[in-house]
Parts: sequence; structure tokens; C-alpha cells
Amino acid sequence: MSAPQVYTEATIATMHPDAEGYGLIERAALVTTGAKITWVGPMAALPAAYQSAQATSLEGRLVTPALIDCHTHIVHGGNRALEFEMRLQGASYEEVARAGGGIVSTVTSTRNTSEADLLKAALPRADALIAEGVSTIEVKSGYGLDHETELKMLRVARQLAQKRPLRISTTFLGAHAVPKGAKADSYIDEVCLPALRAAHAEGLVDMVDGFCEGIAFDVPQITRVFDAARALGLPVKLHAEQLSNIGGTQLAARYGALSADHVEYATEADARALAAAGTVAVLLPGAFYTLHETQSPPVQAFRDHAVPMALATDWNPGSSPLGSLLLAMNMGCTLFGLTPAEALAGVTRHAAQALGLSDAGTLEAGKRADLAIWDVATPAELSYGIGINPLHKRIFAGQAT
Ligand code: DI6
Ligand code: FE
Repeated sequence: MSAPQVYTEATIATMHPDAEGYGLIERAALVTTGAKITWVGPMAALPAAYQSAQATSLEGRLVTPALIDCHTHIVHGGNRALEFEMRLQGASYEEVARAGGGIVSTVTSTRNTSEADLLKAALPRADALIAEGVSTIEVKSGYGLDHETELKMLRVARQLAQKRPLRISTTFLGAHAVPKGAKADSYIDEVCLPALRAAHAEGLVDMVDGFCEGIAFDVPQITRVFDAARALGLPVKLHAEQLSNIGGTQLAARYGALSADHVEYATEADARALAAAGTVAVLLPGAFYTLHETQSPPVQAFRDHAVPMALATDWNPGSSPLGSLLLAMNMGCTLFGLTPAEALAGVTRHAAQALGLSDAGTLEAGKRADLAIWDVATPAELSYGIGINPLHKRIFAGQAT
């Protein structure tokens, strides 16, 4: 058993679910033992057993749970700067997609990039997130759209956690786009579902996702994917109601999904369904911003129905080349009207929930010792800065990294 490590003179945002806002404790201490938190509370209440332990004064710094980016596509080949230029000249995201650009162009690059090179390209993306105090990243497949490449992407995602002090949750997103020349229905049945079963058999899949949209797959098609996931015992999530409302959110709720993501076009009834299912609404302001969207997600309806809201980068080469979760927090506040407390919950407790992780996202005894220590005095400063990274130190599984 490793010796306890005591941190003192901290301001701690516990993000405890029963507390108001940040669950803030001033003049606080936190104790880690090995990879776990063993005590959190006011310094004045530090148990005698810890008073003689090795202590580090944090000199008034803020401690939060390490951040969690619960929706990314950081494993991919190539980039889409050309498409960025096209859209600036007036083409819409859907027009670009229909012209063979968009997701399908990243598919070509990803197929043509070796596993080693995909890893090489993904590592600096992971490093950029780590530098902001991120401990856990969800990574999706979905730029392969063939058996071999979908599995290759997921293998690379798994390797990230071997190359860096990082926790990776993998998501199979075979139902991301219809590959060129294929029919959606036969693609689902003949490519996507067999690839899902093979990836699962190789231990590569933690969750299953789909893109439920006019330019991708409809509700009956995603239903087949969800049924296959259920048969394998895998939890589901869904890109739903990003560009229109075609019933994805209700579908996600019917399957008890971990999350429904984007949800700009979700309605009050959709919010009610998410609440009843315990499904997290993952808000992705980077895509909203990049695509010049004007329809904001129904944040007030989510609040009214107590739908947990998470925030993520959606880091992908097309609709959200956003490599900063801190900036996603700022955008969540400025573009969607979240409070800074909602934004921080969105990248900690609710992000953990969106990944089905019950051992992270709050600072409580028994949880993983994944912490972010910040050179700020108040938690609102994390959302307030634009392009400012005040990270002092990241602790991953009890170790400073
Ligand atoms: N919605 C998104 O925002 C990303 N995927 C999706 O289904 C976009 C992916 C891309 O444009 O490459
Ligand atoms: Fe996405």
C-alpha cells in the first residue's frame, strides 16, 4: 500500500452531485492513496492519521476533478482545410457532404494512413488535451466505414492509453456516414454490424454510437445498430438532432443511451424523454460554431427537466477542429448560455456519466485520484478565459504527470 499524499491549502471544487454548483470547499485538503482519493474536506477536519503524512501546500490554488472529453474523433487521417475554405465561400456542410467532401473525404485519408501514422497524428491531439488537465478521452471510430479501417482506428485509440498517462473510452461509430457507392441499408447489415461484432470480439469497443441525420442514417437503420449493441451487452449513445429533428433523441432514450449528442434541434418532449431515461445531453459548441449554426440546444428545457448536460470538443477534422476543452467550456457559456458551474459539471461529473464511468468526475473518497490543479482562485475563471490555459499540474491515478 502506497503512502498517503496530502494536499493542503487548496480551494476544492468537488463537483459533488448533492452540492450546489461547484461543491466548493475553501481552505481544503485532499488525500490520495495510490490511485484513489481517500479523503476530501476542510483542512480543519483533516483526520489525525493524515496530519503527519507528507503534505504539499497548493497555496490557495483551485483543484477540480481532472477534465473528461466525452466526445472526440481524434483518430483520423488528413485534415479538411480545403472544405473550410469552401464553406467560407458559401457552401453548406450538407452541400459539401453531398459533393463527396465532408466525412467521406476523411474516410479516404484514414483508410490510406497506416496504424502507426494514425497513432503519430493522434498523439499530439491527446497531448493538447492532457496539457489542459484532461485525464479521460472518448475516441470514436467512424472514418473507416469498412471492416479493416474501423478496427484499425479503435486499435489506435486503445494504444493512446499505452503511450500516455490517459484513460481512453472507445466508441464504435461504424454508422457515421454511408460510404461512397454504397446503399445505407446494405452498408449497415453487411459491413457495419459484422465490423462491430469483430471489434467487440477483439475487446476494442466500450460503447456504440451512430449519426442519426438526413445525410447519414435514419431511425430504423440506427435501431438495427442499437439492437446489435444490446445483443453484445454494449451501451449506446447517438449523434442526434444536430442539423434537423428526425427522432434520434427519442430513439436514444428508448434504448437507455448513455448520451444524446449535439441535440440542437431537440424539443421539450425530447428533453422529457432524456430525463426519464437518465440519458446525458452532450453539447458540442465547437460544431455549432464551425458550421455557423443558429439553432441552440434547448438548455432551459434540459434544466427544467433535470437532464444532465455534458460539454465536449467533438474534435474532428470537419465540423469541429477544436483542440481545447477549456475553449469548449467558454463556448458553452457564451454560445449556449450555460453557467460556468454547468460548464465545469459538463466536463467532469456529467462527462463521466456520458461515458458510463462511476469512478471519476467528482472529488470524493473512493474515486480515482484524477485531479487538475489550476493557477486560478475561482472556478468561473476556467470558463471565462478564451485561449488561456491556467493548468498548474495534472494528477493522473495519484501521480503527477
Ligand atoms: N457529427 C459531427 O459533428 C461529426 N460527426 C458527426 O456525425 C462531424 C464529422 C466530420 O465532419 O468529419
Ligand atoms: Fe461527433
